Amino acid sequence: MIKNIFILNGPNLNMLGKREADIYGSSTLADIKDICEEQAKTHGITIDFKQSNSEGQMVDWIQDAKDNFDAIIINPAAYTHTSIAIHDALRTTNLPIIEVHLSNIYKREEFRHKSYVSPVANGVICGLGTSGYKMAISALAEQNN
Ligand code: CA2
Repeated sequence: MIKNIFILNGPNLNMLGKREADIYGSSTLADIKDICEEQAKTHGITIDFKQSNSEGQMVDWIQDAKDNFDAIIINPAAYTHTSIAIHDALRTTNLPIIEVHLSNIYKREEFRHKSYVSPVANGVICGLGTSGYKMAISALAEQNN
């Protein structure tokens, strides 16, 4: 039963809404948190929504998630394309994992086409903006039916 979801956001996502709105949209991270809280509420689910610019902090939180959450939604941001540490931490949680990206990483620079997270994710959503977070929550909630 999925009751409590950890939603983790990686580096620079705290800058959303301030720059690069043409790529990432105009919503701030606080807006996305509100959207996620509202969506989770409709499913009777609780969330913890966090962001860090530090790879080590993200690894620590993922390790802690194993005992405190039923699933993880992660937008690893640039660490998607570089971090074996986040890959390793995620795979040892044994939790359902959904990788989300606001932009379509396959439509962008070639270095964004490689994800170290996708091989350990149950599902990947990209290119759908903030809707991707809502869809990830709903997909996890549907596992309860
Ligand atoms: O599309 C996504 O959600 C990304 O994960 C966002 C990352 C990028 O490195 C990934 O390739 C795709 C970047 C997040 C940085 O966001 C900013 C927002 C405003 C201003 C500057 C950066």
